[in-house]
Amino acid sequence: MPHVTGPAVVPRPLRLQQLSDQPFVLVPGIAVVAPDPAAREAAERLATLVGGSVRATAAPDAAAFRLRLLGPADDERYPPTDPAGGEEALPTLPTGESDEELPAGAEAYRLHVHADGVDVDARTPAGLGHAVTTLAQLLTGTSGGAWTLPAVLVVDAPRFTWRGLSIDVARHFVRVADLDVVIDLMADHKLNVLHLHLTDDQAWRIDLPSRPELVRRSSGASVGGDPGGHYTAEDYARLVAHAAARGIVVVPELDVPGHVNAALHAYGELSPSGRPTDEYLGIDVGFSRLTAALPATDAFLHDVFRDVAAMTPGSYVHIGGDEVQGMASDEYAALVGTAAAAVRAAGKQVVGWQEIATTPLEPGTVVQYWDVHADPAPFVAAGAAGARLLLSPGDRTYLDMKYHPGYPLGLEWAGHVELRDSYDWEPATLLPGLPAEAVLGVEAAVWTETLRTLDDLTTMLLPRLAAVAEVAWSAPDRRDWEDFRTRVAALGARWDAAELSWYPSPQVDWQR
Ligand code: TNX
Repeated sequence: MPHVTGPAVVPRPLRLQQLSDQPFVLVPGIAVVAPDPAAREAAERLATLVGGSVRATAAPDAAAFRLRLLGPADDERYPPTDPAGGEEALPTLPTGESDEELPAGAEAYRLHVHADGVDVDARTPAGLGHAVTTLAQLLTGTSGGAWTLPAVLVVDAPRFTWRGLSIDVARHFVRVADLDVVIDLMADHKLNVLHLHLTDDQAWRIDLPSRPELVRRSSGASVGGDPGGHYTAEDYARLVAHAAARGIVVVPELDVPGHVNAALHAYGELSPSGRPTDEYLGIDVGFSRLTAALPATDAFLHDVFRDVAAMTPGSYVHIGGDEVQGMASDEYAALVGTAAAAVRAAGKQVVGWQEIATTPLEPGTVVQYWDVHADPAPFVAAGAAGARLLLSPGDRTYLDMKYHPGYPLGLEWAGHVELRDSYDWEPATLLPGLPAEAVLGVEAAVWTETLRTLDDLTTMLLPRLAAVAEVAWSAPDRRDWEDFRTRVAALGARWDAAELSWYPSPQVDWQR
């Protein structure tokens, strides 16, 4: 594919056409016209960006941003409940002045910059939000202080409906204010699923009404004795709301039946000895487990999954399922089955790490692929039998892997992951034999054994998050490494302006 240059939009849109050499110059206080109240969030974000003001109606003859929401006003599927929501009920859109149809899908948008202003059309608030993100990347400041936009037509929609980022808040606690930064960063890359790994051996980070001892006894610290913390119901509701305002769905994970030492430390009845286990602040994995034969185990699983489902407006709950060593396969299958049943009883869909593919699964269950060293046969078989695969290959999308040997942060069990490694792979052919329609999407993951601060976290995310986001959003024939490395170069200056720490990969000639 030819190396293409043009305005630096990441992820690369389906179509971006330069219409003239004359940029559109924004006047101070420009109107952002949003007649539909559901467009308000996107309108406010845009107004903040350009120093404009939100209006419900346009003044005649004045240049303005015009945000049109063409979806049904009462569309409750999106956002925030379902990143994979069906699209059958969405209306066909009228063709705009630009004679370009809006592509299919709840998140599609069309954006037309011309002499009289900027027209933005989408079916949902999420689609409008993506258009605002694209506008933010197209805006250029001049020495006189005026902002300009190139005269372009952008027609865009994502390839995959699930474009996620998983964050381990158990090994090191991530404060709400820091997660707020990460949520905005996700929106900047048009990601739409925030997966929170809320529990592990070291800590339990979410307060659940039926089990108060979990956070009371097991959230006070992080790996190595670093400070801990937990989310109250109010904290969690705030996070969910902030994410929803950015078109992002929160998927909570309570990791069972392994990675449960924090639960066993809080409730002795979950251990065969009947006594609480010791607190664990190391970074080994695989040593802790629930026991199917204990009477307390079933009640625990039903309680915690019912509680977390009730707090979560999104349609998915993640049950973990990874790395349980030394458990008989029938006991593992029974415990996974109980957790999955509890999630379904609460009206949610089940997500689990790849290991659950060895157990009987209900059709539609989401299997998250991660360990590239494992035999892929069970995942391919699960996909063929009706499971949906979420792709998080460790050697591509594990953003806690070191960039190179000797890099001070991160682990290296899946290898070293430079920017190009995160970019240069194809979801449809990653698992040979998997039906293409079984691929639900792509998710980056960042585990926090070695990451203690927001700076540590963003240094591992950036620039690789931009690469994974483009894999998840952009059509395969729109993806090209040389083109990407040219466009991503412009983002460095934006990260600097936002005072974010990031890794200046030597694979890119950064503009700073
Ligand atoms: C594997 S990915 C794990 C985590 C670790 C991570 C470190 C997965 C399902 N399990 O427990 O934190 O590697 O990269």
